[in-house]
Amino acid sequence: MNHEIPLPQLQPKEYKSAIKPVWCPGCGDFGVLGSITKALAGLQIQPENVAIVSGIGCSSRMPTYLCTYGFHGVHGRALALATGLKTARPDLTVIATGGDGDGFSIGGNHFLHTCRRNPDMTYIVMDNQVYGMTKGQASPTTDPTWQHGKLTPAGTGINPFQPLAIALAAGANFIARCSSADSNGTARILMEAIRHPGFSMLQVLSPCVTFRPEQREWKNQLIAAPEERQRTADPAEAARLLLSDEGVYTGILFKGERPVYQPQTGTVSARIEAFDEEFRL
Ligand SMILES: Cc1ncc(C[n+]2csc(CCOP(=O)(O)OP(=O)(O)O)c2C)c(N)n1
Ligand code: SF4
Repeated sequence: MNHEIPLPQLQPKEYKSAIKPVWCPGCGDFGVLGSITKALAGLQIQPENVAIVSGIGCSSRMPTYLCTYGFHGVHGRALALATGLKTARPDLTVIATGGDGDGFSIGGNHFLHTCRRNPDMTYIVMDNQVYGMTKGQASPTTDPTWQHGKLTPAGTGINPFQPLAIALAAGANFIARCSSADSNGTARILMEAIRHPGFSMLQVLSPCVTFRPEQREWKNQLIAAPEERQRTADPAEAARLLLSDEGVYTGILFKGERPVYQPQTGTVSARIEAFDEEFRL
């Protein structure tokens, strides 16, 4: 006979910390916070088995607002930290979060090589096509004609970075585009991303209402990809969806089958004195 007492079901709000977000009212990142708590509750993962790792930026404040383990790290280095953590603790659910500046500008190199390496973790980029925290500079995903103040008075004139097409080419194993305005839809996709082995990449279009107020219109401009074309394991079909000029598709745009990166770390033991000796100048 089984005498185990069932644990009470965790509710989304139980994944939130006591710290209130300092985001501007209406910032898309609120919706993403809601999606993360709903997805974790949907999967009933205990908070102590989750680690949220971020860089620097408004969106990178995410670990602070959750009561899971968290690491609010260094600008552009979330994926390096998260990969190290997942390698050392494969039992944890590791989620990296951040912005388009953090992930594709200063962190661009780590982004490419994390896709290529394919560790079993999820990366949520809150893409608002701007550096929000530092007051509105152009980012790698900014439209070339967007004009802002003294820094880019005539726009950047540079073609925007295509994060998902690049993730596909570099080897990410799960690729999706979502909208922060659809908190439940994003939560459902996030649950699938967490469950899928390998590196899962979610680009969540998340408006910066302060520096890009026109992004409030995104919710009327995005198109759900046809259900029968979603979840393809064929990279060529996924590339057609990602590079389509029919509109900006949301949904799960690729679900691959590459083997997961999990090196055998073995047991390493070292004494601090030995390091001290090695690095003494
Ligand atoms: C090494 C380093 N360079 C630059 C900065 C300044 N900085 C802080 S956040 C940020 C960009 C934030 O933009 P993004 O990652 O898109 O996040 P958002 O604030 O839009 O959510 C920059 C350049 C920094 N903190 N550290
Ligand atoms: S500046 Fe933009 S990205 Fe940052 S909290 Fe405000 S609305 Fe959000």
